[in-house]
Amino acid sequence: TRIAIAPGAVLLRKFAEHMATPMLAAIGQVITQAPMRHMYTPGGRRMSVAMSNCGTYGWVTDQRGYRYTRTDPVSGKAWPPMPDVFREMARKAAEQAGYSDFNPDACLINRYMPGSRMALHQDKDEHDFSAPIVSMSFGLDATFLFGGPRRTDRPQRIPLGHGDVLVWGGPSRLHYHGITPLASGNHALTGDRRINLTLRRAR
Ligand code: MD5
Ligand code: FE
Repeated sequence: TRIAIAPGAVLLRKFAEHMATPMLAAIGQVITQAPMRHMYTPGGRRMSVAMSNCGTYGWVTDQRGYRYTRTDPVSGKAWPPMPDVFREMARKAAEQAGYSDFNPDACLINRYMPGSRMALHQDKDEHDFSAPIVSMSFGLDATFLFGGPRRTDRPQRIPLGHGDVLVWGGPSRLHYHGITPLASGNHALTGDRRINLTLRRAR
C-alpha cells in the first residue's frame, strides 16, 4: 500500500519484505568488510545507533563534524560497493513514489538495539537536495517521528515495520525526523534488532 505522509513523502508498506532475506545477507557481507560501529557526534556524544556504509560515499560523524567520505575511517579502505539488490530496490521504490531515475551513491546502514534512538534532525549533508531519500526498515518495529521544516513542528508518529520503505523528496526533503527508543522484542530474521538502510545521492 502507498500512503502519502507529507508533500513528496510516500510510505510503501512491506515493499521490500519479499527481498528481506537476500538484503539482510548482503548487509552481512558489507559489515564483514566495514564493521558496525558507534560514531560520536561533533559534540562528543556516542550515538546509540551503530552504523556502517556501502557505496561510493559513506556518512560519518566525529569531532570534526558530519560529512560523507570515500573511505572508512576505521580501515582506511574504500567503503564496500553497494549491493545491486539495494540499488535496484531503492530505484523501484523511488519510481513507485513518482521519482524516476533515482541513482544513489551512498547507503547508510543503521542498527538499532532495544533503547537505541535517533534524535530529531534534518538530512542536509548532501550536495543536491533535489534527489529523494529512500529508507527501508527490517526486523523489529519502530516509531518514526516525522516533523516539519522547523525543529519545533510537532512530529507525526508513524509505526514502521519489517519491509516498509519510505521515499521522501520534494517539499519534505528537509523535514525534521527521528526514531523513538526501540522497544525490545524478537524478530525471526533479525532477533533483537532493527536494521535501517538509508540510500541517498550524496554528490
Ligand atoms: C532510521 N534514519 O530509521 C532513520 C529514519 C538517518 C535517519 O533518519 O538519517 O539515517 S529513516 C525513516 C524510515 C526508515 C525506514 C522505513 C521508513 C522510514 N518508512 O517506511 O517510513 O534509522
Ligand atoms: Fe535522517
